[in-house]
Amino acid sequence: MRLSRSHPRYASLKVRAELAELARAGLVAPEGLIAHGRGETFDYLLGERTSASARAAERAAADWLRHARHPVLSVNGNVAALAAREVAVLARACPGLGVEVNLFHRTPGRARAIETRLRAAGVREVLGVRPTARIPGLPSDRARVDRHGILVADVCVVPLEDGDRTGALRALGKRVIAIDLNPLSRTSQEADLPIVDELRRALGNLATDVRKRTPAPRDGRFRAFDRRAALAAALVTIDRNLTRAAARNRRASRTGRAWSRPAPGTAGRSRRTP
Ligand code: PTJ
Repeated sequence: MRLSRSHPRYASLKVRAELAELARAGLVAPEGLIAHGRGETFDYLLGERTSASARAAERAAADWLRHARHPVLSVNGNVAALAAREVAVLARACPGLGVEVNLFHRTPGRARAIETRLRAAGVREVLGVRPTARIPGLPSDRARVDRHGILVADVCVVPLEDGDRTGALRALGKRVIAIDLNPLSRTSQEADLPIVDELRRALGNLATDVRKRTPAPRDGRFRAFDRRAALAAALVTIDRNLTRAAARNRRASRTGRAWSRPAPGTAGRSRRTP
């Protein structure tokens, strides 16, 4: 299908088409398409831009990454499909960062396809393609990890993750940074440092912040992060956006004018259909 660039939702349609194609090719799990739809919904509600609190979370996460002894970024089908390039950029910016394939719906073919995509994007070493260890207490294939990667990591970045593994990683004493647009998901609720932002925006900001090399604390401690305040701030952003949208609709109803949704990044400013 040909997508018209003039379509107001062209960027979103293009990403969907790419994901659907990669699902047909077997790299993205069919369930990954559903997960993407859920993410899009939350991004819509968040105004399709990085909020101030998400940006603060990204700065704190970059600090943790630079401070970590052995940080690892977990990559599933959706992450490889959406953000292989951003993963490679972050891995370059943070040379100690391990990149590990970790799948909920694991098949050897999917793991290899993800490895190929990551390498093509510029990731030098890809862990977890043939798992060599298990995280205890997890029944799903997410438990299958690399003994030089997630198993020994002190900081794990888990984008588009499930709550069970986040809990299991924390139970092992690891610090978990989640990237998830849904502030109510179990992953966001469980993580030590939830980044409520879109995956590509979050990875891009992390790479920028990691490169800045602000001095990491010298006392061996990680900078404290108030995860509950970050989640509350994300919910307040959604609440504010919904309240504004409701007000715009009420005004439009009173005046009898049609109302169109503001363009991404212009939340709060009204835009009327001609
Ligand atoms: O590739 P596999 O086999 O490991 O499977 C991966 C999926 C994504 C299918 C699996 O991890 C899954 O089912 O995930 P969930 O439980 O649906 O959770 C995905 C979360 O990521 C949801 O809370 C979505 O809101 C969120 N999300 C989806 N797309 C994005 C996102 N968050 C940030 N950026 C996105 N682009």
